[in-house]
Amino acid sequence: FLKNGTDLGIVAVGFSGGQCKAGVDAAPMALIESGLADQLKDDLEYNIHFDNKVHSYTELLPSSDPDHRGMKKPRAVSAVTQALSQQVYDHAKEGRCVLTLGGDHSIAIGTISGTAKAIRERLGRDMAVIWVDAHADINTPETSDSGNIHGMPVAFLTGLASDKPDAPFGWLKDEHRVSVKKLVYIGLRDVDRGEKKILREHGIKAFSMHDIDRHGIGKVMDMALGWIGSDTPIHLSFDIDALDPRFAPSTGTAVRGGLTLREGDFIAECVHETGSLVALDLVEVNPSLEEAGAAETVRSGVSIVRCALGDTLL
Ligand code: 4U7
Ligand code: MN
Ligand code: MN
Ligand code: MN
Repeated sequence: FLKNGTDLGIVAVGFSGGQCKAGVDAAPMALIESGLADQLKDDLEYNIHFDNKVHSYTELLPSSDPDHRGMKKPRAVSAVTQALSQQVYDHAKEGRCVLTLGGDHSIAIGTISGTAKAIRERLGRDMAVIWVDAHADINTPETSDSGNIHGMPVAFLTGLASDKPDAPFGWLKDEHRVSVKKLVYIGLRDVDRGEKKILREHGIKAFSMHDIDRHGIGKVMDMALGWIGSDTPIHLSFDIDALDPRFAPSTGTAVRGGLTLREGDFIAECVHETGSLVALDLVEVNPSLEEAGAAETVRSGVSIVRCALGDTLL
């Protein structure tokens, strides 16, 4: 579906409302200022479709946003992800690969729903999702202790959680959803009790840091891509906190014992090699946390994106 010299849509999402720490909305600007878009155009020869703007959707944010089913800022997250879903859909329906720069991980409700719908319409196919993260982000509003929606996107996207039609996330329909059978996790090491139960009960494929230590990242990628099957469109959602804090200290929910940068790049390279990548999210970079490591975190993010979009060593 994708090769160098083809079309790439870029969406910059300056949104932090899926969690409580300010600053994650500044990541798209930091990534672009470090030259990411220019590198994709000049080094990797993409034909870039980018409005050169970081969207903050301020006109969509409600003045009052009380908790709903324990979720914090449900109407803000709903409005932003619904608008983002349309933006990503508009790129993907033109056959472009779509790169979204977050923002916190709640924005994946928008990106994945938009890609899933476009791929269904364009190719008549269900896509797969590879979710690279320290966390499973599959809490339902009812299992979540924090109420932060960046810990829930996978539940909404798979239909394990849903809202009534007139409630905030009622806009999500079957056409936006992905099957739990087409979801694969890599890098997990901080999964809540309720989430473990969900993963078990639905037989969701997950490769934890333990699996990576046991088999090595090469074997894990063979198994992950084998589960998805060849020739299946892939949406890669990469949370920078999958990387060990040595390589990505500036993130809101850092967890020790993570991927090396080289392992993260390898995951991205393997997904590129399938030729089936249709969309990529890079989320949870927060330059205002651990400020001494912010430049390093941004550099790691740029590296992951370059690898996923076809940068090769030789
Ligand atoms: B991220 C958490 F409780 N599970 O639900 C929660 F540990 O997008 C963390 O992966 C969620 O960074 C982390 O709040 C969300 C917590
Ligand atoms: Mn995470
Ligand atoms: Mn996440
Ligand atoms: Mn996080």
